[in-house]
Amino acid sequence: MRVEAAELYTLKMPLRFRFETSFGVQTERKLLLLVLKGEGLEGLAEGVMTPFPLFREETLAGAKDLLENALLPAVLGKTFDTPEALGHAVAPFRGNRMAKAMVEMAFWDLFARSLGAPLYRLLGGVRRAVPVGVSLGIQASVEQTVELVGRHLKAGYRRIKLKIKPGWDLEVVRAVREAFPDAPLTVDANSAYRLFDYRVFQALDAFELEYIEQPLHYEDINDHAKLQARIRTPICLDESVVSKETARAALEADAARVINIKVARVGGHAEAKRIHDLAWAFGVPVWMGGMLETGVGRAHAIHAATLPNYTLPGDTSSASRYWEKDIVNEPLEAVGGLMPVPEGPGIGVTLDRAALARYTLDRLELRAGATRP
Ligand code: OSB
Ligand code: MG
Repeated sequence: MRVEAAELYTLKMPLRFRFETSFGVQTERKLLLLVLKGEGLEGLAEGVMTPFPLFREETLAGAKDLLENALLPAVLGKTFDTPEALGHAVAPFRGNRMAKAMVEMAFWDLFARSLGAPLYRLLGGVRRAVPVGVSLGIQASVEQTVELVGRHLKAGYRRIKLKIKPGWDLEVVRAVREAFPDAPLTVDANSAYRLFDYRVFQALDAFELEYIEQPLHYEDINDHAKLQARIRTPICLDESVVSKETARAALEADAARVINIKVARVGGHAEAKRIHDLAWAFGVPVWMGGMLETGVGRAHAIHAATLPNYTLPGDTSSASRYWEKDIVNEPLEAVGGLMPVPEGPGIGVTLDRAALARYTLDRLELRAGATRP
């Protein structure tokens, strides 16, 4: 498959809810969307980097510059027999895995479409629908949180994740647990605590959470291991795991008894599968995370979550929760806590060009030959 041209869109889309986490508030998403072209086909991918580096270090402006001047020039005009071969072409550029993931994921989609196969089959997926939960942001009150949890349990979601931060933790979890004694519950701190806060997590042990996601600093595998030794509830790592290497460090140190994999955070499908396989070998279950994706990133994530060790419900909930109007034509809606895998070639979704135009801030076109070496 020859990569002939690329379109890089910058989009701004209003979210249907205010999403507050320990690192900030989101009311809209600004995102990069990549269309890779070859053999008359188009492959799609979405970036999860943010305007400011509040989750990990990558930024939208940095990724855009890299894509335009380094990553896309490294693949345009070249022929790759497999997505792994394309991965080698961008591998010399260090880090920046969210930016590299866009190129890799768009190529997987293009490649699968050229074979007329749904992506999950090429990845080795074993299910046609994936179990999903929801991630609920910090609310204005405990009462509102309890009400919101109730609504999402009623909608069939198979696990509720509550965002926590210092000062918004034990009280809200206690209230939700009292209202829903048997609900599968988790919390996500997005690195807001330090090891000296360990008593908060020992107290959380009483609420029978499925796991505690990313309690400590994103670079601190050591302290996560020390915290895990002091609590019963499994620790799940999200932003700490950016590669197979960081996953291995965490697994060997017993710093993660669960891993949240986000394909678009770790460099793409090939690396996500390596992490999935490694965790499996350690007996550690994984689940598919989310970053408030449009239908494009969501479809990629759903396909990847069909691999066998994705045994816990993921964050890829219904697209209609997030968007009044998505940028893909196909609805991605969970039924009874199960998200069907979009059938059809590639990721199984197609761009709604009118919706795309409505959200577009900026569009760049790159072709083979027309770019710098
Ligand atoms: O930590 O999992 C996270 C959203 C943006 C950035 C980080 C995270 C999240 C979520 C939302 O939890 C998951 C989703 O609904 O897509
Ligand atoms: Mg998280």
